[in-house]
Amino acid sequence: MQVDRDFDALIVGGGIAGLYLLYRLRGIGMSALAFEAGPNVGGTWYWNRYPGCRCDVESLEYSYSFANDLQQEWNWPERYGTQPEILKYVNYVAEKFDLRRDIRFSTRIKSATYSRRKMLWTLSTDKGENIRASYCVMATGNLSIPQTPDFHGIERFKGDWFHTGLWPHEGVDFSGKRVGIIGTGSSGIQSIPHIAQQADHLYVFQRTANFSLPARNGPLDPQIEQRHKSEYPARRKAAFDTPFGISGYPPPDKSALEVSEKERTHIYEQKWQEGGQISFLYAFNDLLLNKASNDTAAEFVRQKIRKTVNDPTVAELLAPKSHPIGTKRLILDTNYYETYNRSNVTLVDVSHQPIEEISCDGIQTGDAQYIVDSIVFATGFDAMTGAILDIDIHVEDGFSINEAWKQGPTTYLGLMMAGFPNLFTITGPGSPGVKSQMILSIEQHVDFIADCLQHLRSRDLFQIEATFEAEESWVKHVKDVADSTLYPLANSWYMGVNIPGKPKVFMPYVGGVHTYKQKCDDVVANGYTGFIMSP
Ligand code: N01
Repeated sequence: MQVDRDFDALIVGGGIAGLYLLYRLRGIGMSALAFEAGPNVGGTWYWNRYPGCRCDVESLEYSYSFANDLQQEWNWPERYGTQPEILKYVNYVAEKFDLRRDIRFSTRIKSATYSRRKMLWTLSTDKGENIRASYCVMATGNLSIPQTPDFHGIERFKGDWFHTGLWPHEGVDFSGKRVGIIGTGSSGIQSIPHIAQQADHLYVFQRTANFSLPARNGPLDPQIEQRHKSEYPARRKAAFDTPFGISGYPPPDKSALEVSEKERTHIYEQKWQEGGQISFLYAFNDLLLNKASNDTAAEFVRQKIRKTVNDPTVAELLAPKSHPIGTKRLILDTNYYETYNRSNVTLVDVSHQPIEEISCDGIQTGDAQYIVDSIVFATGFDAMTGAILDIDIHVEDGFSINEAWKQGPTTYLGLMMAGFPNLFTITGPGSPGVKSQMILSIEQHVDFIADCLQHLRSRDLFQIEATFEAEESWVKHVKDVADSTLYPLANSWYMGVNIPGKPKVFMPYVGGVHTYKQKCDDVVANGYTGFIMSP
């Protein structure tokens, strides 16, 4: 047994995952300390404050389920939570459960080293401290390392520039300014309508058109909220039996190709009017499996774009053709396509004439120069692996995570990595996390970890690690499942292709939350198969 540890467990991250883990570990009598790079709780909801930022999962689903009083007493004003509202909620949770006292804020972990002899992780902070514990959990989030392309000349730019994932807390006033925004993923598509309303002129630099559906956001009907809350226990349970971890959408039983064109269009139209991505992807049972089926949904959305955007050339540029619908994050927007009908908005297609450099007063593409006062980078994140690889994680006399993941991330169940004892990840690569209602997946992972630590303690065991065989077979399974879908056809951040030099590997598990949870439950029921536990 170790004697020189400071805590039972150390947690990296004070977002939604880190907070719940802290709560659970306290509940089982373990001492834990969390480290958070930001000065307050919230993780992704702390940093992403760009105009129009809101969640694309409905508020009543996107919330913690672990405390019934919490889910009953919190009121969500809108169908989809805004960033300030969600951050307020996370702060409320931290307050209610008195979690802040065990979080070291404004502290970044630089390295994590495991000694097999001592069975201890030592975490080193950017303040020069070393703290030791038996267990270490990476609650670092999947979208926490913003990616700004290495454009030549950015240091010469005389105006202001911002990344959507690191937005100034005091806000930005674009009134009277010429603004260039680079990127048309979720962050770009949510912020463009807001910036367009304020700016003198907005240039949108689009490399790849993306599919976006109307969110149909609005105030939450108190009766709907009340009914949903009264059904919470059943709904939360039902969510685990679905692929995306979201309740309330009966699974479709027909292929898009089984019905007439008239019926198909009618169904898509209903879904379009209803709003929401799960609803739309649930129009038929094979939209993410069969390209011909998917083409019907993609063409329906392209037609909507053509009807919405007045200028046919602009409409055609906005109509996505590079990937099947739903294989990149299916975006929800409010007035995105309508924004291109404004006279102060210009779409700049950089698919063939890429951005070459940033000059002192603007953005230079292959064929033109755009003079701007401000630039917004909505260029995404080093997703899923970025925050983990940012820390020098290694085992003494063993290897580092950088070496282990050279060819792409390898995990067992997205929870542990072979060769790294007592180190856990929450919603990491190989788990359904980013392809699900994140908070539900976070709670499932945290519960797995807390139960596992309790199991170890009750048997006087201290060390757990995934076997290489279990990891290898899980990695193969994750790949086989992805290859049976249309997901690998898109150049998405799920594949790591947005980061130069990153291995091209499809990282999330897309077998569905229901299948995944059953597999985790079976692993536990069979005595933690695929893990080695030792005294
Ligand atoms: O980032 P992205 P994001 N020149 O990677 C473009 C979650 N999220 O921050 O596609 C020109 O999706 C790039 O172009 P291309 C959600 O899971 C959720 O928008 O690579 N363009 C792309 O258009 C989401 O998926 C919410 O050709 C360049 C864009 O930048 C994830 O976060 C809200 C470029 C990046 O899009 C990431 O979304 C926001 C270059 N050199 C985010 N480099 C909600 O809950 C990159 N791009 C609603």
